[in-house]
Parts: sequence; C-alpha cells; structure tokens
Amino acid sequence: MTSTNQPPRKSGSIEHYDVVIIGAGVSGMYALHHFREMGLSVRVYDGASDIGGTWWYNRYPGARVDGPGSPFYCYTFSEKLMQEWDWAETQSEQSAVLAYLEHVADRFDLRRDIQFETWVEDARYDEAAQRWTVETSTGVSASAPFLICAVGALSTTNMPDIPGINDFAGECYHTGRWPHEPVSFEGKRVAVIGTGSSGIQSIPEIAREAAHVTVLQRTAQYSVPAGNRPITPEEMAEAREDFDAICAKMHANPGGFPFDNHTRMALDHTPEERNAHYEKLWQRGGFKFFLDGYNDIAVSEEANASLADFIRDKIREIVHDPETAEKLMPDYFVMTKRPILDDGYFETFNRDNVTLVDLREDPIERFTPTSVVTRSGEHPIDMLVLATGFDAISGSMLRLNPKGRGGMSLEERWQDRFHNYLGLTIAGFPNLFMIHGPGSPGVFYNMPLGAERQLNWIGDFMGHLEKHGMGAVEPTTDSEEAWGNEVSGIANATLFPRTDSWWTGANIPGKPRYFSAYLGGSLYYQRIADVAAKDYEGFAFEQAHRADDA
Ligand code: N01
Repeated sequence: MTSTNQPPRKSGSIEHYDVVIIGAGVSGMYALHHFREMGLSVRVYDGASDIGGTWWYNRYPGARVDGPGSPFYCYTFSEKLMQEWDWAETQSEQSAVLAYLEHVADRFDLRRDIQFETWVEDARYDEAAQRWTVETSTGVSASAPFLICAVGALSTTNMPDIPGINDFAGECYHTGRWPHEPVSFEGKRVAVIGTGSSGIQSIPEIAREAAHVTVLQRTAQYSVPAGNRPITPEEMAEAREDFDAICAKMHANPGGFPFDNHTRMALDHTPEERNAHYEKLWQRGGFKFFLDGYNDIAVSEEANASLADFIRDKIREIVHDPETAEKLMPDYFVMTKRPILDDGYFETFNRDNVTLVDLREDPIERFTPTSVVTRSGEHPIDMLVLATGFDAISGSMLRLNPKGRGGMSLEERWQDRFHNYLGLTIAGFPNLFMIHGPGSPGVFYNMPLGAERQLNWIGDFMGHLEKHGMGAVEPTTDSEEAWGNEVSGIANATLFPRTDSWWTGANIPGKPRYFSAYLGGSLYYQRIADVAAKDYEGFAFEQAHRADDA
C-alpha cells in the first residue's frame, strides 16, 4: 500500500490510490473517513452532485425515515457527532437526514477526496498488478488494490415496462430520482403507480395539493401510523449521556438500535390480550409497532394472522367507503414485505379527490400522451409519479458489473444467484468488498451502524493482508456455497420467502428469486468476527507480486 493522504500518483492518465470507493452515501462517506484514518490514500466517485446517496436522491414529498428512526439512525464512530447534533423529530424528514450527512461531510472534510458527478462506467481487475482499474464518465481513470462498492441497496430505480409509458407527454417523476426543483401538484390530475413505503409516504402529501389523485395499486399493503413526534431535550440528553452504553446496546440488539429485547410470543396470549397489546402499539405508532409486538409473527402463520387481522380491521374502521376499504385489504403474511409507516395514508381515501384502482382486477393496458388506460377505461392525467421501487440489494452491483479474474463479469457470475461470502466478497473478484450487499443483513439492520461495522472489519482485513505480505484475497467457492446455505437456512425458517417482495427479487422480471439477505441480525457481526479470529477462514490468499513481477 502507498503512503498517507498524499496527492495521487499518476501514470499516463491513471491516478493511483490505495482504495477506490464507489458511492458517497452513508456507507461510502464512512468508508472514506475510516480508510483515511488508517493512513491510506482514498478516492470516492459518485454520480450525484453532493454527498448523501439515497438521501440525496429520494426527496419526494413526505420522504422521512420510516425505520426505528432518530436519534439512532446515525453514525457511532464519533462521540462528538452525537454530542453536537440535535435531531428534531423521531421520523426525521429527508432534508434533516441530509443536513446531518452534510454536517458529517464538513466536520470530517470529506468532500476533498470525493469526485462528484462522476459515474464509474467500468471496473476491471488486473491479475498481474493485483489492482482494480476504474473508468469514469469524466474520462478520469483510477487504480487501487482495493475496490469498495458502497453503491446502495436501494438506489437502482425500477422503471415499469408498460406499453406507451414513454409516450406519456405530461410530467413524470420516479420517487427515487425526484427533481431538486420544487414540483407543484396544484390543479393537476396525478396518477401514482406503487404503494410501497415511497408511494404511501407521498400519496397523502400529493392529495393535499392536487386536483385529483389516481392511486394505481398492484398489492394492497399493511401500514401503521408513523407516530412521528418531536424528540424532547430529555430524550436527546439521555441518548448522549452514556454514549458507550448506548453503543453497546446498539451492538447487542438484533436490528442495531438501543432497544431492549423481549421474548413475547403471540400464541402465549389470548386473542383479547393480543388485540389490547396491538391497540396500545397502534396508538403509539412507529416502527416499534412491529419490534415491540410478538417474536413469533414472522415464523408462525397463526401468530401472523392475529396481527394481519388487527391491521385489516383498522383499515375497515378508517376508510369510509366499504368497496374502497375491501380493495385496500392486504392478503399476504404481514411483515413479509418491508413494513410501512404512514401519516394518514388510509384516511386519504376518504377525500373526494382520490380514486383507488386495484390493478389486480383492473390492470393497466397502456399509456397515451395524456392518460393511463386501464381495462375499465381511460384516466386523463397531467402527471405520473412512479413509486415503483428499486432493483434492490443486488441491482446496483449488477449495474456496475465489475470484471474479475479472466475478465469474468459479475453478470455472468450472478446469473443464477448472488454468490458471495459473508455478504462482503465474491469468488473471482479479489480485493472487492461490498457494503450492504446480498448475503449481509443490509436493510434488516440500522444501516449507518451496519456500514461502520462492515467497514471496520474490512479495514482490519486489509491490515492483515499487508502484515502477511498478501496482494490479493477472495473467498473460495465452497465458502460461498456454505454461506449461501446459511443465509437461506435462516430465511427458510421464517415466512419471509413465501411472499413476493423486493427482498426476494420478485419485483424485477427475470431476477433470481430467493431471499438474499442475512436474517440473523447482529449474529452476523459475530460470524464475521469469528471468521477473522480463525485467520480469515474460507478465503484464498495470494502473495503480493513484486513490482518487477507485474
Ligand atoms: O418501493 P417498493 P419503495 N405495476 O418496492 C409497485 C425503503 N424506503 O420505493 O408490491 C404496478 O416497496 C409495487 O407493487 P408490488 C424501504 O426499505 C425507505 O416504496 O410489487 N405496480 C409496490 O407497490 C422500502 O421498502 C424510506 O405488487 C408496480 C411499489 O410499486 C424501500 O425503500 C422511504 C409495478 C414499489 O414499492 C422501497 O420502497 C421510502 C408495476 N409494473 C422507502 N412495479 C425511508 O426510510 C412496481 N410496482 C425514508
């Protein structure tokens, strides 16, 4: 490896670094900070104009943290950060999370090593040099022994392939690529496709302003009140008081939040007791509705039905028109699609200016320049909002499509499934590390903390390689297979794989269909620590080539 934070060495038009990072979102930002602290020379490339990744792109109306939320959706690497940053609400708005990330970028002077508006178009491994070379859209090329893919688990948008959609002449926006200029809905007839988290957050906001909203729903969803509220000064003080203890609790919790674990099982309770418990949680709202429920909801059909029935009853209570309420009834195992939090979503269907179209009985046939045509007729519209989600978890890695040993592309390697070891590495792609990739807890864990923990492990691994004079490392295909079986074994003990979702790849035509995330929560970090303790068991090492070998 080269020296500390020096200007890049150049040969021809190539810049040389120790580490190239793709992506300046939550993970890429910490990667830059961490490797720089290790004394390495680092370059980050990102297609956006500034830091933030998913929080830079997803600025649709109503976008908020819809997980367990603030103040613990944050970095933990610096106690000062926690001490100096005030979070205003439990479900922070997109702009608040972006402001925090901008503060982090300023505080640690990150931007000086990030090249924005620069898309990495190609990444290739050079076996002789034991280095990766990336080619970018600005013509700059860079090479480094290590390539960190912090490309985002939810960043490659899913654009629906519907006849005539490209002929639609009105305004058209994907929630995941929302314009930076204000978008006005006033006086407009708006159609929204998609009722996942993004659709359910944005529809009430759009309906408040638009002349009319047509919600085009393929799958009815369970959603619970977000319960957003101000964070009190006392709560902020408590979060800061004993930082080490809070961090220890976050590390011990399955989802990476400082919450107490519990052992409540729905089937140990009577239906009356269960409903009373659900009601209490519903009144409070927030993601803890799910976390503080019962531990058997995701594994027992009967326990699952008790919660599903409770939410369906709530929808019937809220929505005045019984026919609309029936169309809004979800019919899959609750929690086996990403749980959703809303702020008045079901109430929105009581408005005169909102129409629900159930695409299962009335599918979209085509778009015209001025309308969407479903089987039952034509809906004239001025604007189309695509809340159609992402080619999640693996999509951004495949879009990058790095070429490993022998020029093999990731697309070839991942034809049938997303082969990987520990959710971090891929056989045939030495020294390439994924953050929040397939096979890792990724979206099932507090993502800033998960990124920190993965990157700390990678940093230690790099140190180990240097200490032992190793130039390249990759997993064996046997260890990949065993890891794949472990990931699937955990998932198959739950109801999760039995529902079509972006977790199973079912939202993208032709994508390998299986549950690719590691569902063991914080156990994952114990697993990767154990691998390290056993001298990085499951990896194949290659001695560093001498400069004159290359
Ligand atoms: O995407 P989704 P999202 N025709 O895939 C429908 C995170 N997030 O952007 O369910 C018709 O969940 C699709 O229908 P179906 C969070 O983890 C976080 O909403 O596949 N409909 C579904 O209704 C979340 O889970 C935050 O049948 C089509 C919708 O589009 C993840 O991002 C905020 C269609 C897509 O829902 C993704 O959420 C928002 C078609 N051709 C999101 N194609 C925060 O924390 C797709 N659909 C702030």
